Amino acid sequence: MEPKGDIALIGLAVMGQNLILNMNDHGYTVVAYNRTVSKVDEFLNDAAKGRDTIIGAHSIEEMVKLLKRPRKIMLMVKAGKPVDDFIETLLPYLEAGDLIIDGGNSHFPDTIRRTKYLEGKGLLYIGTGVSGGEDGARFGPSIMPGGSPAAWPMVKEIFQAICAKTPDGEPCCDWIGEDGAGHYVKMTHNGIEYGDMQLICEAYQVMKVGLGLTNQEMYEVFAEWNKGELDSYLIEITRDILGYTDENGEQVVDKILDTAGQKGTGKWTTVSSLDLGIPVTLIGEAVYARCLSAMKDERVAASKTLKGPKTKFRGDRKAFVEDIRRALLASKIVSYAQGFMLMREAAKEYKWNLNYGGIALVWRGGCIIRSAFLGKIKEAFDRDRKLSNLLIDKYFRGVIARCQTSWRRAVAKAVQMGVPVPAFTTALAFYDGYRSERLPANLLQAQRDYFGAHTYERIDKPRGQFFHTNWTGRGGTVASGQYNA
Ligand code: NBP
Repeated sequence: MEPKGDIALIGLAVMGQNLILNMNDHGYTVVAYNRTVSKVDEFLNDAAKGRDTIIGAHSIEEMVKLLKRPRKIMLMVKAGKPVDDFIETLLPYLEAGDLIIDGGNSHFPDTIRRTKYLEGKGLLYIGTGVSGGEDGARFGPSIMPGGSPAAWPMVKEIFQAICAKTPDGEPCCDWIGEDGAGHYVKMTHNGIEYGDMQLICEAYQVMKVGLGLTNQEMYEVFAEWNKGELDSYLIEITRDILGYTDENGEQVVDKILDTAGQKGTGKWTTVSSLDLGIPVTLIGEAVYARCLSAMKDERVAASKTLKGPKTKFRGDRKAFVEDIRRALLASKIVSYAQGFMLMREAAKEYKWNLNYGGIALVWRGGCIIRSAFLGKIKEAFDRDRKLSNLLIDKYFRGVIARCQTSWRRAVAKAVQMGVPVPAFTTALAFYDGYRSERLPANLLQAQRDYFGAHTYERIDKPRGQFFHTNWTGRGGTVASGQYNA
């Protein structure tokens, strides 16, 4: 058996099949394998028909024998146990220097653990985010690899050949960092995707319920928005969804049940933000908005008894649509600022050396959040590699200054009309909190000290000195220890 395969791919579902075809289009010989082995021949006789440089393997042993050394094996299987199971199955057939790549949506702590485990056995490991869905996998995904640094030169050429390219022709794939960094950045990407989608849905809801616009009118609004600062894949598909009618001429979007699904990456992002103490409020609201949407029966029951305001929109509809656009844009800036704050803290915690401009570039094309906006983020990090927060950058500061009055008006009117806009609202609250020199946490610290002797620092004393007040005259002088629970 001649070892002619450049790489093997395990997992012949939608992502795996399309990645194989993409690699093969770029001149690589790919060995294909799947747990349910019959799917190998189905693939060879269907999507891969006529391609003699896609080779089917019917066992792991055969697959490994077909590979050039050092071997590169990519898993595109369901995240979780299937990845660990495949790693264990592969191990007896591999030797030092071989590389296993996990391209699924694995949780980053698993990738940290697997990288250590396999490096301990002399193997190399990459956990990589692959974004762009079916079409991306086939014609150019955004790829976010992390893991063993020595593995990057082994896959750089393949990954940068098959990935999406920016409008300037740069590859939307670069080395992200050690162990779980690639999957962390992919997780954050997905969290930001949740946020972007929720913001668009809120704009839709305010236009639909608040202004009474038809789908056709909203189609035109999104088409217009897609020509400017909001130019992005998600605005583009929203336009197309609003314009889509079925064979009976009916609008499909109106027939879809309003309960959102989720697969966990938004939740992981929110949990990580809580673990790291970073207020990634917009993604959190986006996750909770999906949870609330899923409580359909309760909402239907509540809608019959809980009353809201009767306020109707009065005023200039066209001007208000522009207010909504600006609210969306300003909220989106806050969401990305929060996402980059999170990655910065994660890099500190897990000792990753992340390149934030590089991450914006990797997301610029191929992935679900691809947009012109990410080009602006890249420029911001080019201006200042150490930029502490996107909100501080002069371009984004300027956009917020320009959008702010509209943003506040859109939120205020939505609230008066009783249309829920949790992501718009939390973004604005974050912005106002972030720019506040003084927050009411002085009172909060007093409350903590009052009931639990938790102590406080004073504005007239150096940081790090803690004080306790006997607020009631009944407590003693013993203070609680300083630690974070
Ligand atoms: P799926 O997530 O549906 O996974 C299907 C593959 O996993 C099949 O090869 C299946 O083998 C294998 N598999 C399963 Br299911 N359980 C297994 C087990 N216990 N042991 C071994 N293999 C098992 O496919 P996908 O949608 O192509 O996604 C692949 C990965 O890429 C996932 O991690 C996904 O989260 C990620 N991803 C998906 C998308 C997307 O748009 N779909 C985008 C980006 C990333 P079988 O044929 O024998 O059942």
